Amino acid sequence: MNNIKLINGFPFIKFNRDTYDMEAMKERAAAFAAWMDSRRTCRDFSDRPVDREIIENIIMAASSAPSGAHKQPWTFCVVSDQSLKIRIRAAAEKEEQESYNRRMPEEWLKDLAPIGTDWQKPFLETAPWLIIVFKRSYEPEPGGHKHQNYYVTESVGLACGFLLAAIHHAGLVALTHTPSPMNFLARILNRPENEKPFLLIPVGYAAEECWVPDLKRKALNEVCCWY
Ligand code: IYR
Repeated sequence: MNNIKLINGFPFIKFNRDTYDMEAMKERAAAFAAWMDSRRTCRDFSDRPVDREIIENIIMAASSAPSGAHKQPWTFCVVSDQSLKIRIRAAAEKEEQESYNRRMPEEWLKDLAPIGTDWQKPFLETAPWLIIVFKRSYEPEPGGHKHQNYYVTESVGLACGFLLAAIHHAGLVALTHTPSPMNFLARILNRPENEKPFLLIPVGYAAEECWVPDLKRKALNEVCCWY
């Protein structure tokens, strides 16, 4: 059987995927929804080490996300070096102190009060791994041409969603930290001009004592309209 053919001169392979009968599918969909609902953002991390192999697979899962023209316009910078983590924490806290004390309007601070965040970010030193996701707006080519990527923000957002799901699946916890502005990450990590920081995600075990806000998620009818 011929499982490869050319379309517009490019190779296509036959997509064969086993599926499930409707009852099994119902169970799987419900179980997955419950499993995803059990994910929580954690701010209290243990310093317990996590093998690099686990992080490698988490990143490969994230990098399987769909992207504009399949350009995969992301770079995952992974930091375990303690002195680098200390530098990142210091720079993040400097920006965050300014944000919490001066830049963020009253309404924003009020919205964050139930989450319990402040400018202090000890998890940036405690968590064994920091994954800093960069979006690549273009690819530099020899001769200086900047080959644009497409739907970069959407693509990198999708990859980060996959990343968080993979972290949860592995049995670890994460925090989507958004220091702002975060150009300091490009500077500290020496990133090229085509990369812009997108999210800073500490990954590890939750601390022995880890408290998370008692938040409720929106119900189906609040997030979904049927036509
Ligand atoms: N970037 C700050 C503030 C912050 C903003 C939002 I929106 C959050 O959901 C949580 C925090 C910080 O990371 O602390």
